[in-house]
Amino acid sequence: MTGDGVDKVEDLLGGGIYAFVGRSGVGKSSLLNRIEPDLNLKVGRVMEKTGRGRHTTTYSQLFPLRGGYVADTPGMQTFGYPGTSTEELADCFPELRDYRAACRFRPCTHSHEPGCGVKEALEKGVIAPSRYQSYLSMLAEVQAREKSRYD
Ligand SMILES: Nc1nc2c(ncn2[C@@H]2O[C@H](COP(=O)(O)OP(=O)(O)OP(=O)(O)O)[C@@H](O)[C@H]2O)c(=O)[nH]1
Ligand SMILES: [Mg+2]
Ligand SMILES: [Zn+2]
Repeated sequence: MTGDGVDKVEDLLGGGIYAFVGRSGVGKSSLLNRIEPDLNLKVGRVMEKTGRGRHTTTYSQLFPLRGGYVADTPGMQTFGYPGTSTEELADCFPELRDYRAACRFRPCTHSHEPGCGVKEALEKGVIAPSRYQSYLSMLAEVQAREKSRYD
């Protein structure tokens, strides 16, 4: 709104194809309007009660800009893993695949089980701790969902 830092974003745009992605109401469309007023994108208000956006942008659209293209996209309320089982979740992490065969238990959630091939690989430094942390936080999400299904 103040224009502060907009030039830094503009510097990143040139010749390529870019997408503005983020939660509804963070100001993706506003920022694009600021960079290129002719785009005249629809901007929504944030709900006072929740501080969330109202899903003003409803579809992704690609616009020519500075010799390249930029897409304004609809914000998402939350970002979650849509799968159903913890086994499927591990399938989504290609770097875990090679080490799962070494797990002592089947199935293994690679979180607390002894003799886990994935944790062994983590300790050896062959799996990035940040990726393992991502796996664990998604695992907690899936387990909470499975639990609520049975309650
Ligand atoms: N205070 C402040 N408000 C802003 C800023 N940028 C955008 N807004 C306001 O935030 C609200 C939402 O802006 P949008 O540009 O519609 O947000 P969006 O990310 O495109 O939202 P969706 O299209 O729903 O995904 C509007 O009321 C804007 O005026 C900013 O830098 N500062
Ligand atoms: Mg928008
Ligand atoms: Zn394991």
